[in-house]
Amino acid sequence: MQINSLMKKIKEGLLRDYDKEVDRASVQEVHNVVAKIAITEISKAWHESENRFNTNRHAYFLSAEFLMGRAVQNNLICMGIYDEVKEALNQLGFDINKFEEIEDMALGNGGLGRLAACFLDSAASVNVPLKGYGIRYKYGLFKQKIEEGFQKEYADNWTSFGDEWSLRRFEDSIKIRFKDIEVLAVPYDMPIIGYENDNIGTLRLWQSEAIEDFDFDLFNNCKYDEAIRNKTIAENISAGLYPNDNTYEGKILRFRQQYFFSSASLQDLIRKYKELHGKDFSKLVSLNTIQLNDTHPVIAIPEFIRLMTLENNVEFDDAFNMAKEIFNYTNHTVMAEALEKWDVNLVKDLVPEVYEVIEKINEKLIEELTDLKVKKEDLDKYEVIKDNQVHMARLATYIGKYINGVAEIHSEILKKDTLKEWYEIYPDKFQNKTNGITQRRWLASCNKELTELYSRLLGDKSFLKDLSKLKELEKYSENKDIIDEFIQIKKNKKRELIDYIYKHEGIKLEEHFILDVQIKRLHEYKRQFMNALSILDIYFRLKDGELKDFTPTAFIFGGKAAPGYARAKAIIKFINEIADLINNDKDVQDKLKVVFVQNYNVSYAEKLIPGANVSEQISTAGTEASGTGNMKFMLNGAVTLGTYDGANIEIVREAGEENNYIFGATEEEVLRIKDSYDPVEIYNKDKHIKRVIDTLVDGTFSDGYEEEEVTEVKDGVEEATDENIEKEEIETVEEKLIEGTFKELYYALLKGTHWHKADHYFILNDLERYFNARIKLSNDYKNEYEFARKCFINSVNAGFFSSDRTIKEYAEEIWKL
Ligand code: 26W
Repeated sequence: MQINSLMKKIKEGLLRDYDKEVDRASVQEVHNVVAKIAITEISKAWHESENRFNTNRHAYFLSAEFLMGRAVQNNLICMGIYDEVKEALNQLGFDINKFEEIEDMALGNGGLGRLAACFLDSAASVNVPLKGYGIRYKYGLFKQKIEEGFQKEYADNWTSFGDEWSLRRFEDSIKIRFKDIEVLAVPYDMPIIGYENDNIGTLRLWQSEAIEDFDFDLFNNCKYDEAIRNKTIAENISAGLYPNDNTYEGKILRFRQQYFFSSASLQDLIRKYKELHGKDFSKLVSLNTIQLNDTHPVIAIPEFIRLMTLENNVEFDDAFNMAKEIFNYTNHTVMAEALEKWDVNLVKDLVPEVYEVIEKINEKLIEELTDLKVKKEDLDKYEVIKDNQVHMARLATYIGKYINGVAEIHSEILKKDTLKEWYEIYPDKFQNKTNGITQRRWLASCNKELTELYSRLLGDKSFLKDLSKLKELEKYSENKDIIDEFIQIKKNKKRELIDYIYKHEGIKLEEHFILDVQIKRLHEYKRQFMNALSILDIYFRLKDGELKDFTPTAFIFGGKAAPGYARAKAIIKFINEIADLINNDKDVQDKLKVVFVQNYNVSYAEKLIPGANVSEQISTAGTEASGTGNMKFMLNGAVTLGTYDGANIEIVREAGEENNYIFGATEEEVLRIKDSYDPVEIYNKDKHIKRVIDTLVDGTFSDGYEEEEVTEVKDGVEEATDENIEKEEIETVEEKLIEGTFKELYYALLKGTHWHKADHYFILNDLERYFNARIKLSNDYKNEYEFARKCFINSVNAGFFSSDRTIKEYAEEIWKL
């Protein structure tokens, strides 16, 4: 596009839509006009892509979450017009970086939602016909502020300035029937722009609306609330994203959301099929395949059979067999608390016809298991309806044609543990698809400097379409000039990050510090708590002079806790207490800093990751399915300080263990020690560990429990295991909770609760090895050049972790496109 014509379009757009010249227009207004120009520009290619999509075999990605982040920069880059737009805006006196004020589209919690977004980007870029289906939540993931060290949540009304990257397609609306209400699912389509090709994919998000949203008679009789009652009830369904990551809650509204978007998506695809092929369904499963992103859309399985039998006159057995061909299921977690089960009564009450189908599926299952000679007493482990609950993962595994985990270790755990009994009878269903990330966003867009360097060395930008090309750069790890340039780029990105943190958090970091970053959802299994305890240990050892020559390090945290997750919130407060202590202690100013950044989201990640030296990936082995942040850091040249877990294992396989800092118990070790593990023994033996853990109860810190109401009270406590904890101290966890959340953390580590044993995530077991790995890293960093070489080797070996590779594997091995 010509710069002049772009300038003209922007000026005209601002006048037309807002009656403003550029200098008076707000950032949002300029953004909206640019978005409109872009959408118009791609509209023909989008239309053509949709036609191609429908005529060939294609795949649908059903996901309750799509964590898209900010669209503008990525879209302009993919269209190949970023530089032109930047220049046009510049000539109009507008700095394109101001688009950083534009809100993220945060319709997802964390890894699973961001993965869905990366997959769409990759599919469009490598020409895999994939359409995303989800929910257009009015409110995305809550915004987080840290006030007095506590997390506070605020609503995320992300469309308040409009949603210019989407098109409302009211004409494609679909009715969704629950037993008590009927609502309208209205689709909003967002283009997914392939990188420098003509392919445009689609993300279709459903918004719930009332079929009749206004009763004029009631209104006329001054019954205003009643007049819009239908509207309120209907709009509730897509009102908000549930903020739980990895914890299942059997909420009715959540079930409604799942059924709402599953049914709308299926009806949409069946309608499209019928438009092209009439009522002959013989080609339905050869033309369509559906990927279920975790169990959230699994209700689509019985709904599909219901739609085929009751609304399209297909025989049950035929519909059932079609379902077994069309669906596939990805599992994203082994956490028991995340496995979805719905009360039979809830399902029956809301969608009785669907429930009847589930019963029939269960009968089929029992028949099949009996044929397979599964013993009667073992049937319990398989049944989809058991103990008055519908088990969604079982339903998905039974009907899904292929089942996959998201990293090698995770897929193995599914086979030997989580879904063990299913693997025994259907081994051919099971696959692995190691996750990936899109290099368009996680390199080209967030790290232009490194992209420039790699383009220059490789001669072109084709690595943005084939990331494995980076491997050719490995030879430069011996080239001093190139490593020096690489060092300079990292320094620039660090400086940018430091400025950004200063602007947003008011804390000034310094460039010569190691930037050590742990950013992800706050969860016990991810062990931010272990990081915090270890920092405190380093602090004490610096104070008492035991630790000398420690390389100055800034420890940066970011992440949201589910609002109802009391312990995770206590950990945030604990980290902030530590930050307060350390940042205000003159003795360690030149050595240590701690920051908890507020409202960590995709856009913040785009700043933190390029600026980081160290990527913290320290989950208990066997708990993090894959992780994808780890891959983003690697690509941007940070070393991994992590455990043998998730994709970390594959990361060090690609980049070399010698270039990373892997420590701690393996999954085998965890399994081996599990039953006999006694954290109190470690606590009593290791004075360093004792010292930091005691700060939870000795008044070093305040959890402010007098200011903060303790809301979640759990009862009960396990048997005492050690006399060293005073008898009267262990009474019940309830009492301790009343005394404050830090005490609760203390008892969780040393004593356990009725729902978890003491130190359930084996923090004490790994603390010393973690400390040693950190010290080694700290020493290695002193040799700037050698350390940078490690970082470089990581970056150029990140090719395997492109989601382009992942999506091609899905396309070939699961979707058979
Ligand atoms: C029902 C509540 C609930 C909500 C979210 C259950 C489970 C989830 C997700 C499955 C949690 C999630 O995001 N899992 C993450 O998925 C990423 C993408 O595969 C992985 O990289 C992470 O390791 C995994 O924790």
